Amino acid sequence: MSELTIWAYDWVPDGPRGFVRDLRLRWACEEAGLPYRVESTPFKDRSEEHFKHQPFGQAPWLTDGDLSIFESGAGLLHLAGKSEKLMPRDPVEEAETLQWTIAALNSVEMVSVPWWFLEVSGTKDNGLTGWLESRLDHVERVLKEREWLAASRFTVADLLMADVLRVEKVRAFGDRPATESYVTRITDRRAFKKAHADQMAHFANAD
Ligand SMILES: N[C@@H](CCC(=O)N[C@@H](CS)C(=O)NCC(=O)O)C(=O)O
Repeated sequence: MSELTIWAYDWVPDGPRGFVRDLRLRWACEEAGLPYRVESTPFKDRSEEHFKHQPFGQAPWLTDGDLSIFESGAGLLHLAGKSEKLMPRDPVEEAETLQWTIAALNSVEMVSVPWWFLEVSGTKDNGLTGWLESRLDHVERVLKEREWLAASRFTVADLLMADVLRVEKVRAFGDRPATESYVTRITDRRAFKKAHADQMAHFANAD
């Protein structure tokens, strides 16, 4: 088996700790029981080597032997290809999982991240609020009816959707009890707690 390595920043300021996206990859490896290493890349000085792996100069990226993959979503799908725990092999369940994985990125995070940026930059009238509200309300409607997004069990789609929704400001936005209990339930998983604690320790070691 080739070696999985998650490339994370060596250090980040306090604010993003616990939310930097290498956590998604750590969490997936923990869920799937896939052995992995974590390597650091400088946060302050993004080298040419960094850009070779992540053309936007961001983190994380994943290497699997000679293979190098950027975008946390692509990394998650790569890991899901190695483990049925993350991605069911039944074609219908696989399609359900895939569509909700992309929905987390392209229907929810696509709105929640720009909305969050406007919020934290102190914009008076956040023009994205209505858009985010409608996306969150639709997710709430779905989560009222089911425990998991796909395949009637935990999959990589839940990992990603919960990771997108667990951002404090997004959670504080309106009253959505099904979403709240979904995020609480999913982030209560051993694998999430381990990945979160490991990321916090990784950055704390660099202080
Ligand atoms: N779409 C990318 C986003 C990556 C991303 O936003 N990375 C953040 C950390 S979570 C980052 O590198 N921020 C510093 C920067 O953009 O310079 C992914 O999902 O991998």
